Amino acid sequence: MSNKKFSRGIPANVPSDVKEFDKKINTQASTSISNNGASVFIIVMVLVVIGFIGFIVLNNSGNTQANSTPNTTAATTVNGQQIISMTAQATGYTPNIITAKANTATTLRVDATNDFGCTSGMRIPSLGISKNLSGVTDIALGAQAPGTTLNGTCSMGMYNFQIKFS
Ligand SMILES: [Cu+2]
Repeated sequence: MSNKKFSRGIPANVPSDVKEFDKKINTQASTSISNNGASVFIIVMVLVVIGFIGFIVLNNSGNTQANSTPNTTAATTVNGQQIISMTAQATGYTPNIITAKANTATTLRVDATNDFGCTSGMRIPSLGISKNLSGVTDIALGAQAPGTTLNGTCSMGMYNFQIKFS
């Protein structure tokens, strides 16, 4: 008796067609709830996939930077002119740590012949240098004081190089 009374609030003496209608409504409601459940599941899966792809992309860019291992070279001097020869490729600058003589007119000679990456946009902020490289480009660095370190980057700041003068 009390069971029937509280079951969806429909008294036991309601005509059967009303009960049928109520049953139908309830069936539709539960169907639409399970559809919502499926939509939520799909949305969650899409977010998981996007997150996973994002993680791989970020992880890869981190690895790329870690893989451009320090490659140290000394600048060469020809007829009192100091030349730093560097190669720019999609994977970074080689060498990326350069020791050079202070108080000597210096040219940074960058070969970007095979560079199809963002390293073709080179910046040395402390000298106000911003170059779009193609082929071989000479960049005048002037004569730097002892203890000066010039920090260079690609246009996006992903790849770096340092020129240390002493
Ligand atoms: Cu970059």
